[in-house]
Amino acid sequence: MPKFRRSQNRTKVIPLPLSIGGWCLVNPGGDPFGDAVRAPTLTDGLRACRDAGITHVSFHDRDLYPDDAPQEIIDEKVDQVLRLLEDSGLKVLCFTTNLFSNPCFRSGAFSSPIPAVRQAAIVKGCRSVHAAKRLGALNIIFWGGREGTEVFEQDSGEGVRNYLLGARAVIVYAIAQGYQGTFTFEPKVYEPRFHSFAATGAAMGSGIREFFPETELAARVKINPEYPQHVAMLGLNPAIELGQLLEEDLLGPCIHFGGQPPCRMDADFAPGLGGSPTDDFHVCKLLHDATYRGFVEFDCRPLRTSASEHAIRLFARQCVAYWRQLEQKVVTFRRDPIIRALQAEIFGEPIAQLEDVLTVTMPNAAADSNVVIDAVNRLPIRTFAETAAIDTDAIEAFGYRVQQIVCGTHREGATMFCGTRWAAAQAKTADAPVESEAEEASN
Ligand code: GLT
Ligand code: MN
Repeated sequence: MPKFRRSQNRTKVIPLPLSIGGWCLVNPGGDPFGDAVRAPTLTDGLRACRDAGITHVSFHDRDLYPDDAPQEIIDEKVDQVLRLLEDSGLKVLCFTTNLFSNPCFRSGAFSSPIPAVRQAAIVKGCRSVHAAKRLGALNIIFWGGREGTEVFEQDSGEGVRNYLLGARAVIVYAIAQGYQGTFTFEPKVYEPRFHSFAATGAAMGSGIREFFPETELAARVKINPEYPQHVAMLGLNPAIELGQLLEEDLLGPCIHFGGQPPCRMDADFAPGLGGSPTDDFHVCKLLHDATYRGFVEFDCRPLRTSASEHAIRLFARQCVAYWRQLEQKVVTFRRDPIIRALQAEIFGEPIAQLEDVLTVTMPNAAADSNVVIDAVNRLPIRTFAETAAIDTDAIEAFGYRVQQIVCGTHREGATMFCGTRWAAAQAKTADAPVESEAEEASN
């Protein structure tokens, strides 16, 4: 376990590489109530992404060829896409078997209570492995939007088991076929099924531990969450889930990213629209504090009001600009004297006896009972009244300062700390570097 506090990590902010869902680029803007409003081409979308600074793209099998396509058509379509990729210079990040659009999967796919449907899902998943290999996809995503129920026609535990064992069959087959990449489960709280077997990062993390216990598999089977959309649509906070995924080494080679008004249907808005910039900042900061080196993959699309062929260019630029702004804010945060003073006060000095207790009770420490009891008995005695008397005002002040950094008002906002015990740090903000912030993020 790390000895330093990740929240105080001061390593360089190296901009994360960026990717996008190919399906986002060709999204025609229809919704359940209204028709398509645009007919964007993949060629234009890929070029717009390349020009904006996105280097990778992902696909579903069904984005490229029909579900019942014969092998020659599959090969031909894959060849076509490879030519388009050459033209734009983008590379493939993820490949997904679409196990949700075909009506045959209306009762679920891997998790369906009907064996013939579960079999169809495994066949489709295994078939995709070959296309994923040809495209050079670094990761295979399993998205279980259809894996769930409305009426509990089967035992829900069995549904989860069927889901994970079906995906496992495909993963083991992919490895047998020599696929070298990783595999990720992408959770979503609900939709299109009302009650999902794959709802949260915690649910999938627990499933992975149980159904992929082998070291080799556990190292290659992870989670790609979608923030904020797939958690904020139920009012959950992405930064809480992401912290746990990083801590437990369950985060795969990408996160999906976009914009989402909380507690609404999956919006897939452009990043920065509809959600909480503070939560987005914490997502970005968590990744950089953990020195994450995976991709940020935009899984979102222009609004339906954007019906012209120009919209995709501005959209691609917004995706990139918003993420890079968040990274700039992480740099500002790390250099900010007020944040440093507040963190120093909040975290305080380590207590040796506390560290001892945690060491002897760690996972696999297997310490003798007497050692554990002695360690606990050596904890310094303090009354709860004394502990209650500790000044914790720095915590709320930290929230205010983060809000200023996120809103970009930290320079003028620093004066708010005049006359507080953080005034000395406030004075230092006057000499804090301004121009070099950009350097740190672009190195
Ligand atoms: C589906 C879903 C997305 C997932 C896709 C994974 S499947 O399009 O809406 O959030 O990321 O390929
Ligand atoms: Mn997604």
